[in-house]
Amino acid sequence: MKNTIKLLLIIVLMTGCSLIEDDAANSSEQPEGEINSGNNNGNNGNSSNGENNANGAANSNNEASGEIKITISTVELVMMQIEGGTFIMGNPGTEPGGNFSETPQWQVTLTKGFYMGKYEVTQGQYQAVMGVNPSKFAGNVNRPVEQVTWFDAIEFCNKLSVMTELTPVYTITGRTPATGYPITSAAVTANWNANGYRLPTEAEWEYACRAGTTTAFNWGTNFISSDQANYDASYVDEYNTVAGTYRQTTTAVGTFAPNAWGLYDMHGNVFEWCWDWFGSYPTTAQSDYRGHDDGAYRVIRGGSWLDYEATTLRSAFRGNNGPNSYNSNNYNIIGFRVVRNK
Ligand SMILES: [Ca+2]
Repeated sequence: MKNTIKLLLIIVLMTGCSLIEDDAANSSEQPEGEINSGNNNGNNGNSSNGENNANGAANSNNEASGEIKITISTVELVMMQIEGGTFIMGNPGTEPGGNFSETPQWQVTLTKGFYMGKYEVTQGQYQAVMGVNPSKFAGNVNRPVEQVTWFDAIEFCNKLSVMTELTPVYTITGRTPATGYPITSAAVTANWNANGYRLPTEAEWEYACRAGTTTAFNWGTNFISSDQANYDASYVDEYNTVAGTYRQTTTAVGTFAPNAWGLYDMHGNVFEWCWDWFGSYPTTAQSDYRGHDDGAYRVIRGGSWLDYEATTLRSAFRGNNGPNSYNSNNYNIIGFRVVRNK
């Protein structure tokens, strides 16, 4: 497959103007990414050039914004530039429906910036990298991939790294099955200094989801509607104050408005695998926290098209699932998005 796929890395850096403005953005020092795929004058080059260019732009102008576009065959992957920073993670204790694992809040510092997928990984991207599309809701390559195990997502990251001539982050041994999908078990270790693709840590995910906000949702509000995200809005609760639409399926990524940092579908559509084992939060401030050393379940974040309680879409909500799970109760609710170090 590798020989048939021509990779083109396009670096797009745009400065001086922003197409995304809202109150949440104004409350944050985070440089914003831009959404303007039709206006790219990108240079062909390798990934290290991209990193240098991106960093250079950020250093030269605090207002700089940037995104990296990678074309895999005919499929584009867009990464948003996220600066490092410090934030308060978790539920302040006042959010209805929160569970004990979200509290108490604690301070997390991310000492380094990173790039994060602007969208959930799509079925088209997954097909281009893995050669298969396991999704139940097929028929539109721009819908998020689902029915992928945590191990499948890990292998996707490594394959994409190899295809783009980056250093894979993960070492995968004892893969079961030896070939094919879904992968239901493996031993996985991470080289956090590698420049390849990886899953976000749970802290990176919540930091990027919040985009400077401290409210239940990343629009700076404590309410949500089906005009803002894909979930089961047919039930009224503390957050979904007016009954709305239940679409009963995934929607194409980018259907709804992004958060202040240009990330789409952080609330709803599909849950997103994170690196971390699920477990209790630390009680003291941490830097670059990567979760527990072991566990039974991996963290999933953001809620899904199926969720009938809007509480599960909150920025602070913590879901979890077995890393071998890809079709939980015949529900097709878990996908992922990728990050890579800056
Ligand atoms: Ca999502």
